Amino acid sequence: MNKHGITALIAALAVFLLSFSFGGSACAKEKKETGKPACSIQEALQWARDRKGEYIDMDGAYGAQCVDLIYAYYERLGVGRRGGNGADYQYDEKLPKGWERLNADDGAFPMPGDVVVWAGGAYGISSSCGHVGIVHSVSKKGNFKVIEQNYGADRSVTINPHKAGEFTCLLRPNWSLTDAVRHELAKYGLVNEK
Ligand SMILES: [Ca+2]
Repeated sequence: MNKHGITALIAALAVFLLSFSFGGSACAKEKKETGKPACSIQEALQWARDRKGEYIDMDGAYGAQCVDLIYAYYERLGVGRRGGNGADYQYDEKLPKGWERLNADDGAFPMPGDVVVWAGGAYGISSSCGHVGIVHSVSKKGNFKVIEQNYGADRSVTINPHKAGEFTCLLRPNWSLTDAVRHELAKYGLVNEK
């Protein structure tokens, strides 16, 4: 597939997942014990995309770090803030109940809404603290875009392309998927049709 085709697929999936209209804020915080996101995957992605250009400093330390965006994302999903540095997220410790950790070395394929983790030193991540972001969209070849903070020269939340397989692992929330979203994701082999 040529570059144009890949771009079109990225756009198609992103539009599909973001093209729903949402009525108010449905995210609550009372579902922490189940690890079940308190909002839909579309709402979560819309929330993340809307953070573009912001400087998020949830912990009041070291300014806007990559992990501050993930602190905020976890709270948006109603599973509580995990804490730690980006690289800490590659381990199962404190993984919300029911979430999956999928390793790139095992051929994991990104899915919009996943937390994507880079260990320190992985794929140009120079900091020993590693890096984390939120998968925005994915092509059928596995190239993906990430909503991330403190990446490159701009410390604010930006959306950037990444190459297939160039990450350490993915953390996948146990979304409650509608049949329509499940069908779309199944085209990418990300979920099974019911
Ligand atoms: Ca901070």
